[in-house]
Amino acid sequence: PKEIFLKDYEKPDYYFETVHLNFALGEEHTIVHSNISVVSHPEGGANAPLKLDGVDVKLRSLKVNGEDVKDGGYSLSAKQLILHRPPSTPFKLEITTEIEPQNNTTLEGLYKSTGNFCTQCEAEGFRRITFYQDRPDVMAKFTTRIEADKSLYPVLLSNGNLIEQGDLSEGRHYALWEDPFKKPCYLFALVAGQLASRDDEFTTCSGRKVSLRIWTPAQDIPKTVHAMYSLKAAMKWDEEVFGREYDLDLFNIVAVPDFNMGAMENKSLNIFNSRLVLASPETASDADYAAILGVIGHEYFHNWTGNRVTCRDWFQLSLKEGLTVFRDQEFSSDMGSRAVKRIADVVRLRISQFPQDAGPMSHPVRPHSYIKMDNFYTVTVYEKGAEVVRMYQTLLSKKGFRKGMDLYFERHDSQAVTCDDFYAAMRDANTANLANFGLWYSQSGTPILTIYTSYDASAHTFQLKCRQEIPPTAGQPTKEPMLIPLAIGLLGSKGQDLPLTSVYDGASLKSLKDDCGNGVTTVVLRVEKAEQEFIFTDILERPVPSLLRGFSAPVRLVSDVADEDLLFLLAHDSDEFNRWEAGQTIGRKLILSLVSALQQGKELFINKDFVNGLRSTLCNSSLDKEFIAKAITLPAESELMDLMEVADPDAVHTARRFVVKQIASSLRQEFLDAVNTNRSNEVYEFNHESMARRALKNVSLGYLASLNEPETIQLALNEYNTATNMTEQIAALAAIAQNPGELRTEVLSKFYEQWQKDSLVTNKWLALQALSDIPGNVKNVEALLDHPAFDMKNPNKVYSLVGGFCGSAVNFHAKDGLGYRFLGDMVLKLDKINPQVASRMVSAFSKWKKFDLHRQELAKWIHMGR
Ligand code: BAL
Ligand code: ZN
Repeated sequence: PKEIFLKDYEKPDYYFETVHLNFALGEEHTIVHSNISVVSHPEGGANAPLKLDGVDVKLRSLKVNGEDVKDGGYSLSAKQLILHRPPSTPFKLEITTEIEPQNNTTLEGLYKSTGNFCTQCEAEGFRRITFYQDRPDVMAKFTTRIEADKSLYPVLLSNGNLIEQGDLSEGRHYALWEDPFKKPCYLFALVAGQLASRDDEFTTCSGRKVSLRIWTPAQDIPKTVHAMYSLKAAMKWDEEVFGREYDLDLFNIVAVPDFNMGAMENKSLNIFNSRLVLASPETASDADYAAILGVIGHEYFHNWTGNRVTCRDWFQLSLKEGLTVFRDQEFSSDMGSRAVKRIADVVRLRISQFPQDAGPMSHPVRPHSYIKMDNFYTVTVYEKGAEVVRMYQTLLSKKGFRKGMDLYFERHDSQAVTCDDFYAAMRDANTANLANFGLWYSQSGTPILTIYTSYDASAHTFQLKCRQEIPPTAGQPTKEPMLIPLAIGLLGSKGQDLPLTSVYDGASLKSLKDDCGNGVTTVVLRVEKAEQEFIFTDILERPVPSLLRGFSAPVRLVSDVADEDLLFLLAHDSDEFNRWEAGQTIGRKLILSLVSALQQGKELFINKDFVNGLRSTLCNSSLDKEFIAKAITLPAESELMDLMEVADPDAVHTARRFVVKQIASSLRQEFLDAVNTNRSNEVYEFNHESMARRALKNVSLGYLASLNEPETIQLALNEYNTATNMTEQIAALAAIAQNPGELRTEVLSKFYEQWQKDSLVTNKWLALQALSDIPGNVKNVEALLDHPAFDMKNPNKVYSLVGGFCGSAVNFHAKDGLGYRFLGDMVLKLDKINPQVASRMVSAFSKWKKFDLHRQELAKWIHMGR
């Protein structure tokens, strides 16, 4: 395979203006006819060969301006069709191909899922349908005619508006769709099958009525209420927050059970993995409800950030993904708790992106090269990309960010552009100094921001000495300092925010007073150099600094803030994120110190002040309960391993488990109270207050069950038996399943018996068992491969069982190598069925350098040696 480099980008020689597609869908094969009007690129080479991508498609005919192209006029290879001497432009290109969607297990291009036809074209799936210039900077207007057997495929959908439909001979029928907007082929979609719809309507800000339809098999329609609610909320939010109105009269969502990704933003015909559409209180947890809200929002928001303005090439993926993730994060924050959402997003970043950025797969938000684009749909491009977008907003303010967005749309509507264009719009709309901010796109690695603080009681000044350092990463041994927004506040002795009136930033003294002459409580400092000093003046008492408020930059913060000050922040910080972060910082330090105690064979002790801090948080009735649930949850094992020079999964697991049990026994009564006072009402409600109660109850129950005492286990069993919604049922099951034994086996079987007909619920059942830390769990997971609940061809099943297993530090990284061997075997099998799913699974190996030599050897042998 060839490595493709960003620096080698060249415009295509030809553009396509209009594309007429005709699909004759069949059981044996499907015939695709395309009729393309080809024009030259103004700067392209005249009569240059026209190169079309095509994989696993059979060429049936090729015509130029109505005439068959003779042998010798074209050449065909496994991946390309080259028209050697195209005529002068404009010309008509007609291609007929034959494909076999029913045998397509890659789930790219056109394929079948439970009997229905559907497509997935991003990034390079369209080339599995027909020969085409499969690159995002070729944007054309599409019309799509679909014909199929009417009884098998009564519903025929594609992008845009339905222009015409009717019956044909031999029980067939057709539908003609026209998309008035230019689009790259990765946004093409087609669905044909037996589907029912939930119909609704949205009136846009300018008074246009838009028909909304969510399509699923008929029996699942009752489970689409929340998805429809989410869609309407997203449409309204994008109008209110970004002034973006929907641009067609119809918006379709189709849910399919077999889907590689979560969902896809095809123009006006979003296709979703069913798990991100279908929800009922009995079958979906609060986390599922929240994910549906976020992803329905995400795909809808792509209509402007991705579809109307798209990427010039795939190196720019973060242009649309980072931006759209940022937008969906903001949407979810506005719909629920901002602090809780921020905490969840930062946890995700730390668990997945920081390790990626420190390992062999480290790459910049805008990669410099790729071999297979499918492998670059990463947490770095998505989540770190979203952090980069968030930093613009932090630096420019919400108002300034909106100005930048408006200019971006004004300049680039219906264009395929780059991250530099986005940067330029933000800079120009605000006449802002964003020097060395662009490096966030090109430099990989998580910056380490070290801050030393000191207070001068006589001068009433508070000083910060900042140092930024970006560690060497794969292919990038040295780095330049970047512009890092550092949001900071200072707390007085009563826990109040001190007014910040002026700051010296190394160059000049800047006033921070507002128009009324009052100081601010949070200021965003610009850390631009490798070493930089800031001095706050008029600070009348020794403050406790609250650094990097709201996680204002995706960095690893190292500071000299003492434990007692962290406990003070945990109790008082007005920035809720930092309040949580203070507890996490102490938790991380504590567990890592226990890890080294374990490694040295020493006895383990718990820090009582930490436990008391957690007790105060747990019992603080003025706090949001979902926030409390997050604040009393310890840092994850993977986050802790990421902080170690050489990760020791066994010691991390033992130390963390020790702390869990110590907290559980110290706060036993408080946890019992939390469980007993936060049970759900009979009727499930998806609102913040009820979700918060369930979250707190479930975390508390998890702690109690860790004690494995008859009373706490009986409590968990009662909660399981009386649960009226999945959130509480699965949490009680997880609580019980922590402890090996008969009860565990019994309740797991009972759960399966109850839900065996619901594939999405049995995924949870698979994942729960796969993730288990029970010693030697690889055997159970291997046995589950043969269970009727598992299906190797369904990505969700693989993600639950195989992906779930890789999330268990102790079992996946087991010293006997059985975990690595299991994954190695699975990847080999999966690669033959679905290479995208296989490559997602193989990424679990990418952290191998983090481990001891024994594990490194095992991983290398299994991963690379085969
Ligand atoms: N574009 C692929 C799916 C998503 O990120 O929306
Ligand atoms: Zn996206």
